[in-house]
Amino acid sequence: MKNLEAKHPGEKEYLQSVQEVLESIEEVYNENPKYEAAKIVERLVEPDRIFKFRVVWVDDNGNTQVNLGYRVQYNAALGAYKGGLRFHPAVNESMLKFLGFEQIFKNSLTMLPLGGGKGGADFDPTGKSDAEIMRFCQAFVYELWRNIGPDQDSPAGDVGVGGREIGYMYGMYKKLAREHSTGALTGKSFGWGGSLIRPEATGFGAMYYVERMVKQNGDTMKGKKIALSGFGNVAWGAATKALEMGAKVIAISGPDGVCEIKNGITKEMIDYMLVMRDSRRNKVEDMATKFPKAAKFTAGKKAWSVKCDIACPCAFQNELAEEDAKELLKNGVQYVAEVSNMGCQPKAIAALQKKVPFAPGKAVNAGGVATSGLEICQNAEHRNWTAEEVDEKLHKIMNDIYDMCVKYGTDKKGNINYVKGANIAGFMRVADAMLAQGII
Ligand code: 2IT
Repeated sequence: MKNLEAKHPGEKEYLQSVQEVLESIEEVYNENPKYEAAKIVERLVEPDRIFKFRVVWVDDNGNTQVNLGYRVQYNAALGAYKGGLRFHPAVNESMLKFLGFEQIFKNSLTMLPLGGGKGGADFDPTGKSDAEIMRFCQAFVYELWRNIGPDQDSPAGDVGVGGREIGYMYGMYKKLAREHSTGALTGKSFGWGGSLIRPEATGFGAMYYVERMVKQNGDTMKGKKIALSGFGNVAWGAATKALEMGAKVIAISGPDGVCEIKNGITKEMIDYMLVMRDSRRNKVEDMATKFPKAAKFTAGKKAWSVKCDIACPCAFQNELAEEDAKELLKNGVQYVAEVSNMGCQPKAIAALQKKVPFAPGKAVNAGGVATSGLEICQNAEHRNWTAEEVDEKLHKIMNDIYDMCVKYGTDKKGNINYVKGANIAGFMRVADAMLAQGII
């Protein structure tokens, strides 16, 4: 860690994610001298390569706009690079390196042949018109297209990149690559290469995982009060499945504050989350404006201020701080599962782990990329699987991930550390593949 801090000063998120993994794998690493001899850790922490490029486009007023785009191709020991694209003004190299690093282990946990990568741009989609989004996406792909492809690197969505953006990027990719039905990008819409259940997959998978955590403690999801942060694709999928499982989503949030939903979110409100996202206003208050009787908006508050049984960060890294963890515990939270990548700060995790089961994003949210993997399979087969087929495979993958976390995370006293379990299981598959493939 000291070497890494000296080499990459100020890359806060990146160093944070590496630290967590190294702490978890310390024992298994030291027990296997082959890892050390092949310098597996030193090789894993540095990406294979990073593309960094200027993205120039023209806004609706005719002004030239300049952004920075990136693709971090992190590790390909298990397969072609795979991971999302994030469009957000705070995107920088540290953020994408942390996301790419996490992606290696997450993709490993899915047991699919997927390497790890991540990319994005410091472009802010808030308030942009459709035409502006299209021009930006086209300019981004114009620069990146030679370095992606179904057997090379397959991007997908992340914060700020949904079905619409993937459509514009895929259209431009096909035009340039003269390649017409592939998994060069995933998260495509159904009808032109997309997989059924991919939009729901991250949230569905997360709830399948949470259901197992609850079951582990002899309990059920029925009537459980769930606080979710965000109202994007991930929160939407999680709310949909939670409702189906008989749980009650009693809070969603946004950058502007929190909406408390005392009686639990309804199907109609979940549908409205899509309208809110499409508006690109990025305001959760819109839910309370539309459903004034059901939802109460409080400005400046987080979802963690609402009393709940299960807390699921679904928005951004480090969104749950130590004081939030303390407030949740004081209000009787029973389970915390990160659905966003690295949603909790290290001190929050430490506080939570002392009292309640806590699961990390790289295990809980792996259903998204797993279903992207299934999309690539369908593209290669030139076939579409039914929603039931995809959901069944997703459910099995999440169950297997849960079992691996328990297998590698249970100590001699029978206590489960899900963070440790996920990191060890994810690491071992990658490390063994790297060993087998030689010093490259
Ligand atoms: O963080 C993630 O796993 C994603 N944004 C989805 C990546 C993917 O390739 O589907």
